[in-house]
Amino acid sequence: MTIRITAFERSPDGGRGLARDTRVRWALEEVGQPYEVHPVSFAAMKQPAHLALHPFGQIPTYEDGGLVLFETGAIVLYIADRYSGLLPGDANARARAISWMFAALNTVEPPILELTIAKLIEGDKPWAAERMPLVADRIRNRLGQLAHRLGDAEWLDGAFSAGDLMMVSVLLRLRASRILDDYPTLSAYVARGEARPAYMRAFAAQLAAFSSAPPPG
Ligand SMILES: N[C@@H](CCC(=O)N[C@@H](CS)C(=O)NCC(=O)O)C(=O)O
Repeated sequence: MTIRITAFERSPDGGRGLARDTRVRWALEEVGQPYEVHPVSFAAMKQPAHLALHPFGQIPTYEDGGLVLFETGAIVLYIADRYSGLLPGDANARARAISWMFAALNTVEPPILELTIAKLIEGDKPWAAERMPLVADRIRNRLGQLAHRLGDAEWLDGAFSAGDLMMVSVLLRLRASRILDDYPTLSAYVARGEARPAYMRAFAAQLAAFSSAPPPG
């Protein structure tokens, strides 16, 4: 059976890489596994059929034979563990790459998500303008620490790994804010991720799905 993932039927960014199925597509492209995409509407995501795959009614999900997974961290880790190309063979290096996956999701992504919430959901609240600098400071703090650790290296820990895939995916969400521009080594790191042929294939496939779809309305 071909691997099947779910993705937005109508993506808020029009398929420009911000929806989280991008990371799963990217991981599958890196390890050379074909997959099919099942688009789901916002309404269908909250219906029993989809909730049976994803308890929180979100995308992406991952199905392979009898296995159903949700949460991009778990999905990418499963792919990286099952197929070669995303985790080093050495046990310690493998554990460090997994640490970077968790760091991306648990330490770097939360303040970035806060910024999205502050702008898109709480932007009209009377306290929004006061809160925004605090949110941006928390992101800057993490970016400074990350840039310090990356230094002039190409990737976070030796060769490109699932840790880099997840970190680049998370940092990409900052693009519209332009905060990354103040961290040239991190901007270059993200650009290196985006230049990987597997990322480009994943991005193009996601975008193509929306170019052929009628515009949201
Ligand atoms: N922690 C989850 C987050 C999943 C998530 O937030 N998915 C978004 C799309 S990128 C979604 O489905 N949003 C619609 C909703 O929550 O109703 C993961 O990494 O898989």
